[in-house]
Amino acid sequence: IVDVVALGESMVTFLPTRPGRLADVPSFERTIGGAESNVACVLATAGHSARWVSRVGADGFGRHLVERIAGYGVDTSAVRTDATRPTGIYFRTAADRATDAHEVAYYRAGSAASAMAVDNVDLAAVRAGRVLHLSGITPALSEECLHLVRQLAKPAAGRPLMSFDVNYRPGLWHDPDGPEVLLELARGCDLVFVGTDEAEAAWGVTGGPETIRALLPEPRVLVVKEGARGATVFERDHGGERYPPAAGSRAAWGGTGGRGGTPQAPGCATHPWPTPAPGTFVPALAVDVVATVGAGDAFAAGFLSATLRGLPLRDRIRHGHLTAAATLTAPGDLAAPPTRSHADRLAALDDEAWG
Ligand code: KDG
Repeated sequence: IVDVVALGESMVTFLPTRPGRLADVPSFERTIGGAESNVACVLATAGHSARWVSRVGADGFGRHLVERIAGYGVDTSAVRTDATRPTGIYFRTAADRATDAHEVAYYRAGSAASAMAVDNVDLAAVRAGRVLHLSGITPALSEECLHLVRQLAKPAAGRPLMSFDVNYRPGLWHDPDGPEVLLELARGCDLVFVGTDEAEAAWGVTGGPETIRALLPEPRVLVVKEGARGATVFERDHGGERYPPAAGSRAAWGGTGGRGGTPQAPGCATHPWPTPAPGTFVPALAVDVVATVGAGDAFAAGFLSATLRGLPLRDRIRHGHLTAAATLTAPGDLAAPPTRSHADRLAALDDEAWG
């Protein structure tokens, strides 16, 4: 059994060789990107068994992606090649230091991965891990992808621990209901990662981590990231039982509209969830940021790694921050995380060092 399976589209990524606008820069360097494969690569580097499931085109870029990702020690045996569709690519400029503005140009509409569907993905391979990691990028890619993610995120006995990074990409959603879809998917998962910025952009929530927890009380673990400030994690202890306990009626949640209201327990119209347990806040490390892209994926990988190792909550968050810090201080999506023993030593430093 694999530790973690991550399903999603990866793309060959082109980064300008010098600062500037896409309209001006003369040349680009090739690297790879893809939120879910980033998580798999970092986990594999950290010593876990990780599998990436996707589709690529029968082209050089598809081969390049598979080779690079396999090079991190990720199992790519369930990646399928589509002879009729190309591998997606994208271009991204470096963020402006003052404004954080940057340009992203995707060439992924109609890509091989956007055709992922329940009947062309090896579902047994997808469900064969202790953890299945998905993100809100995949359901934005196509109707088939949305259906696939909905199927995977359905409550079912014996399913892997479902990890979901909201990863709201407004530019990818053609469906105006995208934010609602993300909320519905997140509510069906066990471990959810979301940034306060994307919660505001998607759901209009501005009140901070507690407000986001009020909107999303179902996931057993909710990680709310506040960028350079740190992260707050809400964890519900259910005496070792899976959470949510059973396949509740999703319709019972419809009334909240995703923008307030009192969430009701599935199938129970009169009893709201118990008052959420307070969150645990852990500050992030102060680092000299080179590029923020991939940092969220690295955080998820560090947190998942520590979760798989059964570490206490504060240490799980610290491992998330440490892994994110490695990526924040490197230009691309991926950076080698600290070794396990090094990360354990850093995570064990006292609060003052982490302050
Ligand atoms: O999290 C990093 C990703 O955003 C990047 O690798 C590209 O997967 C990507 C996407 O779809 O935006």
